[in-house]
Amino acid sequence: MTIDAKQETEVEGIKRTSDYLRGNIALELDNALPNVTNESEQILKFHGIYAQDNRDVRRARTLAKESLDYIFMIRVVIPGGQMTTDQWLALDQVSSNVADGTIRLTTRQAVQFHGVVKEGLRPLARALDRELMASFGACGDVVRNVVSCPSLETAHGDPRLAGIAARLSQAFRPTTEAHWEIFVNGEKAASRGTAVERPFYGDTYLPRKFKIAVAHPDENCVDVLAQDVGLVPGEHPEAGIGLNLLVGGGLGRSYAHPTTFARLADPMTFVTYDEVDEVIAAVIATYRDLGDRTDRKRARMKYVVADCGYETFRKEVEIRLGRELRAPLELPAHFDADDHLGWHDLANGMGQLGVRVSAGRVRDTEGGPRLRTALRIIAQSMPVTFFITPQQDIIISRVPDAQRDVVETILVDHGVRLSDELGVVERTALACPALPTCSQALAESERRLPELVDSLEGELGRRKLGRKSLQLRMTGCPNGCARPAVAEVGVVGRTKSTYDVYVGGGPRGDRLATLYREKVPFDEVGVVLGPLFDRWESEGGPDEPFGDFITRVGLE
Ligand code: SRM
Ligand code: SF4
Repeated sequence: MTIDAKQETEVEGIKRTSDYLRGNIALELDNALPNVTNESEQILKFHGIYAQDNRDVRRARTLAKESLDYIFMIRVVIPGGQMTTDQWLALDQVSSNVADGTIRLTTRQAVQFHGVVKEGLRPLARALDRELMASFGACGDVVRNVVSCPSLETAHGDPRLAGIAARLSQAFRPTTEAHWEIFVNGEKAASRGTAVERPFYGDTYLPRKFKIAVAHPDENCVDVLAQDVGLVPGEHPEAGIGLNLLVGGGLGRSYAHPTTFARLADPMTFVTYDEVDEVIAAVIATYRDLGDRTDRKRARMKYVVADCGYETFRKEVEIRLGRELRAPLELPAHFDADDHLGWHDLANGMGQLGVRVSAGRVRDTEGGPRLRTALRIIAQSMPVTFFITPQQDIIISRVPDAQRDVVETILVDHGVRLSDELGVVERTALACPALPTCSQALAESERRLPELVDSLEGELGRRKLGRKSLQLRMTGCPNGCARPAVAEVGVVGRTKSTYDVYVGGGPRGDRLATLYREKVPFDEVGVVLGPLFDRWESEGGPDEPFGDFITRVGLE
């Protein structure tokens, strides 16, 4: 979509005149104010930094005519969620030194720090840089952290898949040096204005964020159909081994914008490993040109695909690629859905242990589990690899067989429950951060997840369904950060105290959930689902998952 200067929105103007993401950030970091200007807020997002305020005290401070409690959230890029022990230890230290003492694992295998004050931003960036990590590109209108199924790294055996998330992250990261100038090395005036960007970004970058995920061929823990670009390994009869490439998924919606919707991606083509970068670059260039830069709520690529039609979008990609695209392979009839929890055997006398992290919040709880300390001790004791899963959990991988007991003992001694002790809803439940940090939250999410889990497990237990699994995903608004739109039960904040309840998605992520009830008070969510659980108990097949059951019988 071409826009002239008159039509240009404020955000597009800020991007264009930012001198490749520099703006006035360096100056504003040095002033005595606790916050930054709106212009810097917009550019800071590209640096993985969100300006927030503590919403728990917002009202009281406003009434008392005091300034807000300004804080920053920093998101760290961790391709495929994979980290060395040194990297984990650096994150652990940062969480005490400059953040709120927690490490928040995200649904895209990244890490977030909350509660950082402005003076903490540069020390944090330097600490990350020392361990070859950065927050740059974790947010903003660029390709975000590339997600991949952890088993592609450890169990699939194809060397072209191991490391693919890191490789794609690098290939699509903006090239401007702004982040290192401002946050790490100090200002290097000489390079100002000389940086050029990748052609598919230009000086205004993309209309909005862009998400890529790589699934395991048989298993969809990454929700590959919810991505702007999804990649699924496969074998083509003529082209050989490669990747099926899907386009146009995305889950965010907005109550105030009825033309927004969740959409699952369409298979577009099959690419070999040699072709994948150029085809993704052509998809991104198509989005750069055709995406809506006048309305950020409708700027994601899924709307381009939906509005111009899949065939037209595909032709536009071919024009930018300069050749025809191969037809895609059919997707697997259905994906499996491994939660990666518990022990799994790897090759070469190694194993890995997946550990549940409620709402992804790694912390030491007073009088309760001390997961953060346990993971620190493990990282200090043996050269394991950590993976964050797209379910906000952590995998301790490449554990020598002889050390399995040591790992388990450290966790158990710190009160961490292993997978066989988890409840059937607790095991896979996800929740977004919502209050008090998220500026967009309409209702609580992460903080009330344990209550909701207990309530649903109670409802199942009362009905002889206590051994069945049920996938719950909760968010504080319809942006859908914990992907409730594809969950068996999605509980989505509607007002301060009510939620919309969706049902009928599934762990395989290949179906959108349907709105079941609107504006349900938090305490009534379990009760409202009761009649559906009654039917599942009496009419459901012995191994029929809840989402499949609801899809089969429908909602009257
Ligand atoms: Fe998200 C915005 C948290 C995954 C859709 N998301 C936000 C912000 C930055 C709020 C804001 O704009 O001010 C949240 C930060 C709150 C805080 O205090 O930490 C936030 N999103 C998260 C995380 C941390 C949720 C989590 O529980 O882990 C996830 C971080 C991912 C990462 O590491 O990069 C996260 N967000 C997602 C996903 C799921 C996914 O990508 O697999 C989605 C739905 C998929 C999609 O993109 O369609 C998602 N987040 C959104 C949207 C809606 C975008 C849209 O299409 O309209 C917003 C709002 C926006 O961008 O304006 C949003
Ligand atoms: Fe915030 Fe909404 Fe995302 Fe939750 S779903 S983190 S409330 S933007």
